[in-house]
Amino acid sequence: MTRDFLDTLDRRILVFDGAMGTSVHACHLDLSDFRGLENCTEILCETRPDVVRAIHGRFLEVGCDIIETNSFGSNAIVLAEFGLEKEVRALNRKAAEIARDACGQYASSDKPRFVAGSVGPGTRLVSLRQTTFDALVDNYTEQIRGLMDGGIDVLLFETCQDILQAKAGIHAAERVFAEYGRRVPIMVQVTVETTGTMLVGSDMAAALTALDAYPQVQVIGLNCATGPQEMSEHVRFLGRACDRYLSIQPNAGLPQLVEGRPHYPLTPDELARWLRDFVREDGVNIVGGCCGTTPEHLAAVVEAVEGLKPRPRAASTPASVSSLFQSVPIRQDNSVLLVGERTNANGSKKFREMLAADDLDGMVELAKDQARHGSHLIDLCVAYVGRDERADMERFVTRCATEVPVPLMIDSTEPPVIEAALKLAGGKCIVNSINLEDGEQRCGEILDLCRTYGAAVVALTIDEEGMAKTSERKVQVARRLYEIATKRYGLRPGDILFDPLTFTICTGNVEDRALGLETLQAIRRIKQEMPESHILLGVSNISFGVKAPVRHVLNSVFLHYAFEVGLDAAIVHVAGIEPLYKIDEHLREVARKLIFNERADTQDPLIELINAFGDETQEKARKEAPPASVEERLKKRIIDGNRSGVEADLDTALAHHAPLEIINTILLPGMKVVGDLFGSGQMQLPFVLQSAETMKTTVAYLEPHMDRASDSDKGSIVLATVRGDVH
Ligand code: THG
Repeated sequence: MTRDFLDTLDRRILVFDGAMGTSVHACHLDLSDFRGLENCTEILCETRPDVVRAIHGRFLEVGCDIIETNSFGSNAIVLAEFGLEKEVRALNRKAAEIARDACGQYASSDKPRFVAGSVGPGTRLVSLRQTTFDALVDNYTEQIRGLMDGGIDVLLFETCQDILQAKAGIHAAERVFAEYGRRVPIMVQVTVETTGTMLVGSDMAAALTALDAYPQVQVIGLNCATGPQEMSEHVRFLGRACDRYLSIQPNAGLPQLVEGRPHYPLTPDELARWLRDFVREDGVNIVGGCCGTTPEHLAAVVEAVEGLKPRPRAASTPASVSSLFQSVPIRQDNSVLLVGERTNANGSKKFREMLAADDLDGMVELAKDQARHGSHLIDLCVAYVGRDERADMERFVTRCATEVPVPLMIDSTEPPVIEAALKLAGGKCIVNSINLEDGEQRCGEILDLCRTYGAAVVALTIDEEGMAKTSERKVQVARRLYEIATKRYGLRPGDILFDPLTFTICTGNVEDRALGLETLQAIRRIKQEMPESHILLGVSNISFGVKAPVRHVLNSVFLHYAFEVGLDAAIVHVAGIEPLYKIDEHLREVARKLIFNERADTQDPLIELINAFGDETQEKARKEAPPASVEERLKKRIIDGNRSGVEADLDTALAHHAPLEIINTILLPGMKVVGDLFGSGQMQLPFVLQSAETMKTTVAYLEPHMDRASDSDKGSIVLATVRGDVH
């Protein structure tokens, strides 16, 4: 059956069924049919299998090829709200059996019918830390076991609101497939809200980049939240950028409230027209309906796509990495991918001191600061003797994953530390790094993690004999790493970033003089031999041992020449890198001679470069100065979500303003800006939450300074919300 599903997809367009939820509503069931458990649609598999079976039948009757099991919320987290957490496996098995049975009645040799095991997101967002990755994996594992027991043809993760949640689902699926010794194709459908992003803020490209790292996900698509019109831009994007089968299941338009009930405005013909266009123009392979779509809708869809052939798509995804929010191509146009180096306990005194003082706010601020200064990625290294690296990494990544807009590079050599980080980061990270110093096993362990959690990897040219210093050895080790990573661990060439190592050329030792040149030659050769892979360097290493102003010049010039021979990515202090045109021409030439080891005129370029910077040469203040007035500073803190050290600013402000005035005229206008940015889609939810946290911190600080007016004469305010909503 499994192969059948993919084979059929190659030949024709498949149609999914419509809404289960709204169909159940239409049956006007009694609360006793739900065993008294209001809104627990899943229990119907137990109490009213006839009703579920009949709904499947109606969709099969109008010609749908695939029906979804009635198991959207059948996982322990959701079912626990009804006291049904012990029945997860049984309910899912039952759901699959009912669907299987219904398909059996309608399937024929020229029109097979398929069962898709429906797995919904549940009610907790792992990226917002409402649950953990491991808990979610366990949660889905039991559900998938039940679905596999009942016999499904394909596993469908639908209405995904959080990419990390989808990753946990894939993880659980792999676990069950291994247990059962058989697998079914995996589909992942994400939900893009009217804001244009997923609920946790991922745009379509970010979602695709993270999912693209999983070759076992054969079908990628969209469902729910909106109608086809609002989806069309994302469908077009997927049609161009996604090389998997595409599946699109919109609602019957944006729901409107009519007489207190949701009403879905799209007619069957309108839905059918949109979906046919998606098939014809964007190369979509599977269409169907979500909320509000009835058998009449699906009848029209079946008719509209009848006879259409799958359109071959020339789509390709450039090798990319992503944060929870955005996707970043590894190969930048006319630039190197800049990786911020300062969040490294070995590379920054400031960061090391903050780590030692458990100043997490400060550490996160440093990461955000690098992103603001143009880092495309942030390198995170918290290895510090005497501390628990794993616990530190968990704390730091927990915050960075939602507060830093750019993707993360996980800089550690310890597999447990790397794994802990990858369970927290919603996007596609780069793991820094593997090498062959301790042989192939340790390296393999990390490559395994990269495959499992969908990450790219930095591969250092170090083997059992040590660090490769000549270009010849660097290329040799790179070749070996390439073979291991691609052939044995299934990584794609584009997800490997070779690091041919940068050593300082500033020691004065004769034997070190050619080290920069060897690295440049290695870049050229590795690029030539393995053009699909990428090259990265920790550029600042080139200038270890000399003063900061000298380092800035040498680092900048070295970066320039490395880029010229094919460097794709560089770990750097972005604020310390100058474009070449800004560097004095003479200094540039001296730095060039130092790098290319040209010493014909007996002058040592190293000495010359050092002497060019007398003691009086001061470094220019490059930092963006914070606003001078404390009022503007506080407002900016609210907008940036920066609460590190906010107390000092509040103390200053309290000297001039009453606490309530600070809140009303300084802080709230900041929140208003945040609200406007959010409303217009320019700011994502987790950043809004950061601003809210900062607001909370400031108000908590101001509260003791406020006069407690008697409030007994004020009325009560009642706030209400609905169960299961996500705030
Ligand atoms: N390749 C890969 N990863 C790497 C490196 C590499 N990670 C670590 C390092 N090398 C790259 N990161 C840094 C970080 C800081 C500095 C150099 C490289 C640095 N710091 C100053 C110093 O030590 O003097 C700043 C000190 C401070 O601010 O306190 O130079 O090559 N894959």
